[in-house]
Amino acid sequence: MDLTPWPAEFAERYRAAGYWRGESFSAAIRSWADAHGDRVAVVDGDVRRTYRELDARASRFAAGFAARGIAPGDRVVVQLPNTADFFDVVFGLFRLGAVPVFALPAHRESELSYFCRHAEAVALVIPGVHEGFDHGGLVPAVRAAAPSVRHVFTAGDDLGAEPVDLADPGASGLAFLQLSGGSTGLPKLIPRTADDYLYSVRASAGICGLSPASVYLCALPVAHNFPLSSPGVLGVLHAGGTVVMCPRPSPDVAFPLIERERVTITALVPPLALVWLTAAEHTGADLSSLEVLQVGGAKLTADAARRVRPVLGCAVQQVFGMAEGLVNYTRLDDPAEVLEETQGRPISPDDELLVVDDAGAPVPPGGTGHLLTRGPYTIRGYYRAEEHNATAFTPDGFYRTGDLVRITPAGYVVVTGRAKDQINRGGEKIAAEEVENHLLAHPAVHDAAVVAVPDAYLGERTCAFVTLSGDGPVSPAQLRAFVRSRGLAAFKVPDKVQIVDAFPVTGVGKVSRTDLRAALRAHLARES
Ligand code: OOB
Repeated sequence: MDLTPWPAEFAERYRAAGYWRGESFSAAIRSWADAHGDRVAVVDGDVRRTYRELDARASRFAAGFAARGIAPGDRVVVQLPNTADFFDVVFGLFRLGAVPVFALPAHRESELSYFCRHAEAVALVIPGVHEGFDHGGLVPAVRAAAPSVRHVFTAGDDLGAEPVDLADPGASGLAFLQLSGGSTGLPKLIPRTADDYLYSVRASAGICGLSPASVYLCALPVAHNFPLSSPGVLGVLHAGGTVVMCPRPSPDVAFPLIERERVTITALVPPLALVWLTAAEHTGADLSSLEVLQVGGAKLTADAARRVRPVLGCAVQQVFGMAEGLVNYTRLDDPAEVLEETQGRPISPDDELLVVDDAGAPVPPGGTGHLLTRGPYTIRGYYRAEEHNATAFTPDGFYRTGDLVRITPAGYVVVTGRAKDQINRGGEKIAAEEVENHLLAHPAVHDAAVVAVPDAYLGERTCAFVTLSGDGPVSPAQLRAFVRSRGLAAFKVPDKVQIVDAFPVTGVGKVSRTDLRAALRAHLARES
């Protein structure tokens, strides 16, 4: 199923509460232009685009896509870095009612082929050469794997055409597909609607105090849910502020932009926040315009949170969110211990959070357990994943986040761990099974299990345990090179490969993959 709808009683409640307004993305973009016309909406190097220009370009790109045979409802995989092109393409698709599928610049042939195939995409938009990598080189393999792809466009192509009349795409259907970090073989696609997503955007902008004076530095990859909508670039456009596209999040690129554009708010993952904290102690750049540093995607230590104000001179805001929906924020006026030691509380009074034990029974208040959630902007099912949905969601529609949490008496979430087979490598999510499958494709590999290892900088990195089939000698370095050669995002290549005679699992019978990974993590903990 493309979109698992919310049951009618929930949809009615969310509409009655004013969360779902029936506004399409196309209409929202037009209303931003009506409200903020000649203000600067997006800055990308020397390019400065006003709200009116963004809106006009969306119409031109929509017409250009339509002229090339792209129709409302068609899926288009979009892999674009942090440039103004992103808005032309994505807003153009929104205006047309076509459905962007948000890939990340780090993705390679393996992921792009899968997205195109699974979504039966008719087109792919790539960046050309980006960070020294020629994305055009991936195209023949992706096309071979996904015959539905009829067009490949490159960033900067002039796709515009004279605007044409287009029907409003509506707000309750599939608007775009986000990527899930995934814990099984391949990332899942997350179907979002304009109704649910724009609610989270508006509410987030309010929580973060955005206004026309806000200047947001987009330093994380723009297509990720955090910089896109929490409140991210869309929240800033809703509020009439200015988005500054940052091509790379390193201090040497970001700090001069903060100084030049008088940036007030930005969002980072914890390892980057640590890099910024170190660099800020020595920088000559003037960072005094910064008011808020949001940190999320992985857990920020209380120590790092405490350093933000003294070193960067701005407030810290913790953000615990997921592309499936639920986003939690510490509030700007929260006391220090809440800002430092919790991951915030939900956006909406209608976000329902349950903390349950392994058997699914609620734990006593304040107890630690599995976080389940449903609400006005949390999906009820992944895209075309019926079988997986049966376990990823409870029968009454709660999404099983895979996160272990406790909730404070004031309703703030503290993330204590994770039950899903995923590695959170500094905010970049890696499904253990996906990497294992690549290792298993090597003839010398008998079995493989990928687990997280604690890392002072990244929080976690990956270690692959491998047993050999006897089919020729192979070294850890060769196995890493083999995985890399399979054309997947570099962050998924195991940081370490350890060849073992046997997995340290005792007892009889067949053990589940999850138990095997747990045994390996325990083995690692004993060794260290
Ligand atoms: C964000 O979204 P995703 O979809 O890349 O990853 C979601 C997962 C969560 O289930 C959790 O395991 C982890 O990332 N996570 C955190 C965290 N924020 C996300 N774990 C601990 N502390 C945090 N602050 O990562 C995302 C989406 C929207 C806003 C912010 C982050």
